[in-house]
Amino acid sequence: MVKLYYTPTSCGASSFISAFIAGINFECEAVDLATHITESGVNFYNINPKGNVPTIVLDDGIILNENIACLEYILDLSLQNKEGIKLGSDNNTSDRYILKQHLSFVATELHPIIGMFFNPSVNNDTYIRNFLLTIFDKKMKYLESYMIKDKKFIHGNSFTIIDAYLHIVLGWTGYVCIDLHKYQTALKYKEFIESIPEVKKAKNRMAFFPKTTI
Ligand SMILES: N[C@@H](CCC(=O)N[C@@H](CS)C(=O)NCC(=O)O)C(=O)O
Repeated sequence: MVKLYYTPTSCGASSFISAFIAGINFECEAVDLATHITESGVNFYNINPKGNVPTIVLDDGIILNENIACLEYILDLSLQNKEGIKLGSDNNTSDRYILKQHLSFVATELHPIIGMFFNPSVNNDTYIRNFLLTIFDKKMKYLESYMIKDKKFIHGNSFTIIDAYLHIVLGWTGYVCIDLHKYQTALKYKEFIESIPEVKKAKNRMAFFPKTTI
């Protein structure tokens, strides 16, 4: 069975949420990201030498890592699943490349900049913090003006892997004392995604039945 390594508040949660919503079953195991030890006591570096989540181990032993790869893998499974919810556009369509563009923005522009504030020596240094906040502000202005605008979802008219990922990343602002009220469009988007019943159910599952996605 395909296995997902993740944690419930990290970016790895977006793979869990996506799989849950698409009705795809993965075996799951949480990783302590401070010690890099999995819940069953294995050194996570022996599974993924980068030591980061999400990490998906396929049935043939191939290791998938990086949010973009893991989430697109789940998207493709959702497209093959005729009964379930589709989490994005079909392959080889211009729409799919637009989806990839937005997904890449979250993974390579927004995630790393917010992620840096988790480092106490960055967040406690006023000069560095203010410098990073100006970069963060630029990314947020792009996100609000061009990606969210007045839409409910980032891509198309329904929930996609981008929403699964982006609302988690935006949620980190609360942990690093960045006030999202300055970004009302992004705040409302995040609150809307969090309010979707399937998203709530996925989070509930992570809390109470964290070892499989369905
Ligand atoms: N480049 C990776 C970054 C993933 C990442 O930053 N994961 C974090 C959690 S949100 C992590 O596992 N951190 C622990 C570590 O890197 O040791 C991706 O896009 O997937």
